[in-house]
Amino acid sequence: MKQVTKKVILAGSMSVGKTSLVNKYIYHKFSEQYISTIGVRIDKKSIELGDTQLNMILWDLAGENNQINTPQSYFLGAGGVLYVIDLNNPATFIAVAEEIDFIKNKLPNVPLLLIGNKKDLLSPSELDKVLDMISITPDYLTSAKEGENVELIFEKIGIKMIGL
Ligand SMILES: Nc1nc2c(ncn2[C@@H]2O[C@H](COP(=O)(O)OP(=O)(O)O)[C@@H](O)[C@H]2O)c(=O)[nH]1
Ligand SMILES: [Mg+2]
Repeated sequence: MKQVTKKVILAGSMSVGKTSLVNKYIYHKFSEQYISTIGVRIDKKSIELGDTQLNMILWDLAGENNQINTPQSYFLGAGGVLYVIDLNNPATFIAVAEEIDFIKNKLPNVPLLLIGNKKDLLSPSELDKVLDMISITPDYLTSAKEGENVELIFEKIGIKMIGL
């Protein structure tokens, strides 16, 4: 089996659920408690996609991941980006187009998925309204709490990274 290793970075504002998505994916755990990650947390997950074993190195940066204070090393060598917004907090998606442009500039030709998280907190009609407010349609909607689409988003970015 072919082995491929790729760095995946979690991006997006503070408290959108980046750490929760990684925790749910890797440890099948969810916590209501907010523990702001200190520095960068790096987790590894290997999955099989077709005839490839993909080793994903997941980088999860703490704090306000905006353009100014994200260290260059965070982007360096990234093979994929999951940009996470909180569907319940407009402040996390008000500038999403600009944020994504900035990342795409830094990482040309690197696949990026826009993830709308905390779907569990919205009714279907509220969700429709929120989706109308977001300038770019999210690729996937997730709930780190309920586990909805959590595995899926890591698989989808994996598929894009290995060019399947
Ligand atoms: N209801 C709900 N709460 C979530 C979800 N994802 C994260 N949270 C909560 O949101 C807060 C921030 O999550 P965290 O993963 O630390 O955000 P980060 O700063 O982006 O890493 C925590 O209190 C989590 O329990 C979700 O999908 N649904
Ligand atoms: Mg975090």
